[in-house]
Amino acid sequence: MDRFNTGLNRRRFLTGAGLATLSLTSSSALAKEFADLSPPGDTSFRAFATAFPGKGPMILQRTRPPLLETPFNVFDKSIITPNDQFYVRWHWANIPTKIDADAFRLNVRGQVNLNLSLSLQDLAAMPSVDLVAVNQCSGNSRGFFQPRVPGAQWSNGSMGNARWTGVRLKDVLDRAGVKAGAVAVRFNGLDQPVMPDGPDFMKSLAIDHARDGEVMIAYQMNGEQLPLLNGFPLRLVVPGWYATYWVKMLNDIEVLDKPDDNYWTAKAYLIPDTPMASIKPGETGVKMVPINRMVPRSFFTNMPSGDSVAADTPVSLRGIAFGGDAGVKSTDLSLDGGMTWLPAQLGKDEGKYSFRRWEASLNLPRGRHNVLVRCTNSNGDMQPLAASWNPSGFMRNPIETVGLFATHGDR
Ligand SMILES: Nc1nc2c(c(=O)[nH]1)N[C@H]1C(S)=C(S)[C@@H](COP(=O)(O)O)O[C@H]1N2
Ligand SMILES: [Mo]
Repeated sequence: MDRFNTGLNRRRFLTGAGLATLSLTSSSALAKEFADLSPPGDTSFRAFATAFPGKGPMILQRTRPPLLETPFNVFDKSIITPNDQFYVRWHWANIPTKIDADAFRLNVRGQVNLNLSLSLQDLAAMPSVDLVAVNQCSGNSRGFFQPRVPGAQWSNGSMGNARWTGVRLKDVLDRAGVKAGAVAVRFNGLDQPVMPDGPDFMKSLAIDHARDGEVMIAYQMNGEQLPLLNGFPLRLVVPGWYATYWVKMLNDIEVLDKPDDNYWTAKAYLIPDTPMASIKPGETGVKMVPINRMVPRSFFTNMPSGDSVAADTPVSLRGIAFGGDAGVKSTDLSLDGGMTWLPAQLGKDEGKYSFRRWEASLNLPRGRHNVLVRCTNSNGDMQPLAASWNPSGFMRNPIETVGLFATHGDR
């Protein structure tokens, strides 16, 4: 137990917990109050798939194109998500099933002095960089939206954290020589639409973002080549930004002299230009802008809601947090619905874009307790108590709660 002891002020926690015990009645009433909002097809009933190349057990959202969700217990084992259980999301089913690594070329063209056609060996010969970063789908947790919204009904597992190794996009652009007047850089991969008139999946970044020295072209994930379904042989890594920008099977980079008007950048993946990207269901006439930076989140990983724990004995709680586009400043717990907060102990810092482990030891008196966890990032942004809402189901990040029953084993 000691290793989870965080130096949390136990008396203050007990005081908070005391307040939370007032409504203890019968266990059936409690069960009702703890009823969780689950995505359609509660995760415990969702089908698992093991037959995808390079993938172990994954929650099957869709077969073609593959949408595979990471089972949430994976996040309790390590802050690094293993490649074989890293989630998978593609827009079009026309994905190469094998790639000749020797013949593969990454082309760089457009507003550049010199067109490039780089082999994997060319990239391996350039200075390499290494970064741990969270890759999270814009629609992670969409299945929890109320009112419901269309799109993949992800639970919380369309995210993952990996160590990415590759080259700086800036170095590749410098090698080509970006011409004056460049405003954006567009990225395209080997996947193709299934209908001839379907828009090819492409994403763009503003030129300054593309040249910030952090955006990278990764050829390794957790020290191994990328799994095919996560973008072998190359993918863009855009630290702190939603995964829609992390173009997989990247083989074409085009420097543009005007803003990108392609469907996936200009029309899809737009969010309301409002605080927390939130609007009222049905609200219209809202200015929309491309989705961009991630927001902070935190989760419990070792304690599902509704669990029973021993009363008056230290109970270890742990989970993961990430700051979005900034590091985790603190992760705090509340036992009084968010009136007062106490810090959890943070685990090893793997860099500001990584998951961070949090741990706490709580001594709960007999009764029911709602435990809240909240991440604050180093920009001072924190998770809200109430979930925001938008029609695409993007950017969900409310404070998470688990309901625990503390008993003396006599229930
Ligand atoms: N080439 C290509 N890259 C892509 C996509 C795609 O459809 N095609 N989808 C994007 C989206 S929306 C997400 S959420 C991430 C998913 O990355 P993963 O499958 O490695 O987890 O890939 C991004 N990169
Ligand atoms: Mo996504």
